[in-house]
Amino acid sequence: MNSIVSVERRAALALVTIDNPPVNALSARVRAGLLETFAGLTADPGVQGVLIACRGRTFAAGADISEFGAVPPPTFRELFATIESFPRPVLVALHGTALGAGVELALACHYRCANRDARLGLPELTLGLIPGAGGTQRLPRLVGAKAALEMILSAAPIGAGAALELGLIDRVIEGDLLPAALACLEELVATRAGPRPTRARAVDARGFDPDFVTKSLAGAAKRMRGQEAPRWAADAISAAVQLPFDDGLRKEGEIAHHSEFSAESKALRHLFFAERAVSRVPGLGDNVVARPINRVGVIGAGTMGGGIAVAFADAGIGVQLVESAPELLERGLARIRATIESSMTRGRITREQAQERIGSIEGSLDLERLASADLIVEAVFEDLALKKRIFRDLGRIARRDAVLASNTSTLDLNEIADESGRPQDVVGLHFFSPANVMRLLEIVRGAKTAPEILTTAIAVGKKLRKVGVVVGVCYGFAGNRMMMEGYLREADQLLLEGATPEQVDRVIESFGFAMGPFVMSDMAGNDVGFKARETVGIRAQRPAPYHEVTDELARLGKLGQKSGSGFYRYEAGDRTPHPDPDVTALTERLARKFGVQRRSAIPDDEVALRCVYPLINEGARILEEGIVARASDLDVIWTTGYGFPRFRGGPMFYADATGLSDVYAQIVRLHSLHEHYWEPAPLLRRLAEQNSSFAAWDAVKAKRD
Ligand code: T1G
Ligand code: NAD
Repeated sequence: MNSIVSVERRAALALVTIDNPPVNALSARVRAGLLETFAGLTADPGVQGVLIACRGRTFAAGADISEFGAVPPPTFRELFATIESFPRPVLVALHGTALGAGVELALACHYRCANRDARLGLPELTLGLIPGAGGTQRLPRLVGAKAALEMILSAAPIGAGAALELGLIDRVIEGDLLPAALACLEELVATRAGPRPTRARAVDARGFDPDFVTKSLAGAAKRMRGQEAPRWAADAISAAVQLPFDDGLRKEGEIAHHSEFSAESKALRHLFFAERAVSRVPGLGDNVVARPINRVGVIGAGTMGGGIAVAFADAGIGVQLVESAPELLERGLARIRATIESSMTRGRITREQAQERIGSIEGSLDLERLASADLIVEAVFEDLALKKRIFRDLGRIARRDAVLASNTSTLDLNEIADESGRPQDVVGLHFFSPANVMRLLEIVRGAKTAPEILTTAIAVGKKLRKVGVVVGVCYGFAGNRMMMEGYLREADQLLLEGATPEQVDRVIESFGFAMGPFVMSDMAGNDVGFKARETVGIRAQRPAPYHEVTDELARLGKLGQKSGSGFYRYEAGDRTPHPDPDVTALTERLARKFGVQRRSAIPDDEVALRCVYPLINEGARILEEGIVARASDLDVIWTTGYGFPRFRGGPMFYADATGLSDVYAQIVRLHSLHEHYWEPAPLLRRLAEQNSSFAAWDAVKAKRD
């Protein structure tokens, strides 16, 4: 027994309670406390049954992820074997989100009950791990090998009702959990039900054949691009089918150990904590209270305005949408209806929910209708003069305590804010397209943004279930700056030097991105970047060549999918990219114009390095300028907003894993070959020379902040 594991006798029953906030992670201390407790209970013949439960908002949400890499004793295996072999019935009572080792603890108990709202899941694959505490051996014995693989590969929690149907739990409790669970245990004792070790059950392997496994892994590969963990999990479950329990458990242990020390899991564990760290903003006190946001105004019902309106409606917040002309408003509302209805068609929401959400978005042509809004998000054309005019009006129209936000992706937020006459109330809310789907939200902190406004923006991000990363004001903020100054600029340069869009996209997709830069640019529209560069006049500030191919395609109206050709050619009504010889001719012409030496072949390795390393170099500059608080923030931005492969942890984590000295040496080499754009970032040079890492830099800074 220790302070986080307690035992209480209730007549012949023992109630063992875990209390390890915030999510009752089964840390070493919890494991030690449970082992000690069960040793005592085993020696006490008066105890006829044991109930395990957790205090707080949830049953155990898994192992303590921070322990991986050096998990202290006692082991889960020892603990769960002790519980499973307990000579009297052991019942577990589940509530909240029982996840990972929390579910595996339940599997080691003899009986399982849960309250109606409980959810049970094995999300280990999202961390590059497998359920390595007996889950791959005990779960198939309860639900069958097929259902076990499906549950583990989905990595998503299921409800108590579904768990009962599967045979994962024995009873769903309506109402107050603990008294009902104690009554269940009393009944088990009274009916002499006795212990029921899961290990003793046989595995139902019907349908668990190679074809099923292959199909299941193919499905998982789409959701977990580049990850090997799904295969590892399937191998462990196959062991449960083929081997006796203890041999299977040993096999699971080997696979689990391998997964724990895999590069994939280190990267995904990094992202787990990185995504939770983003809301800790240096200099922003915990005592700052967010303003309530119950009514939102959105200006502009185009690509972004429409998606933003749906995002708020999905979060249960009513929207007043303002457009500039009736037909544009109608077009915007029609697209919103179609988006919401397609969620209904896909079964994500019910018909009632769809109607409610559509009904919660009202359209208008009158900016004055926003006078009562708590928050107003502007998403009109990327035109500084237009945005300034709108913020001038909002400064007058909006309530004194309203939050004013712009969705600008490249313009100077401080200039826009000053125009409102109340820059302290202005913040950037930079959504990513489609705004109702993409998890990333860059929260742009203006020079005069008040702490309360920033805190409110962070709370809005959470309410929308976004990952809100606070960034400072500069051209392209963090994500777009790394994309335009690094990734896309160099990809464009590679075309001038002789690479083809197909080669670059193939290399980047095999690196792990869901989509290569040129297929992506054709999808988003080659005019978006071109217009942004024209609007800001950035070209005059950058040595040529600088996005020459992209901008020439835009000037020629080759905008991508929407115009039938761009970096690729498209058949009418078909999004399949086809190589376009005109693009090769165009790159040859531009190469001659800018005196770029072309090569007949550029090695794939060089292509990958020259697209990824500029992200690291520009990222280091962004860090040093304080545009973001942590290197891990850039990893979150690029994995949630730009499709950087999660199993690589993001560009900065990838750099650390590669070794900053090697990364720096490559950048110095490329700098010697390329006059512009490859100057090593001072921070990168320093860390490389100190044989240090971005993670170490973050840790030092976190202590200082
Ligand atoms: N270990 C350590 N810390 C954890 C944790 C965990 N399992 N889960 C949450 N935290 C911390 C988190 O970092 C944050 O800290 C705080 O708790 C609140 O979390 C052997 C291999 C449960 C659904 O993958 O999915 O078991 O930032 O902000 O949004 O087979 O947390 O406040 O300092 O996310 O309400 C499997 C992980 C582990 C579940 C709650 N389990 N957790 O969400 O709060 S591997 C998981 C979650 C395993 C075994 C295997 C969510 C949540 P801080 P939060 P939330
Ligand atoms: P869009 O052209 O699709 O939509 C802009 C809408 O604003 C149009 O419907 C237009 O009619 C409307 N509008 C113009 N003036 C108006 C006014 N005075 N009052 C009300 N409505 C008006 O553009 P978009 O792609 O949705 O971009 C909008 C903003 O979001 C821009 O600042 C852009 O940089 C930014 N952004 C775009 C993306 C993207 O991928 N498209 C991503 C992030 C941010």
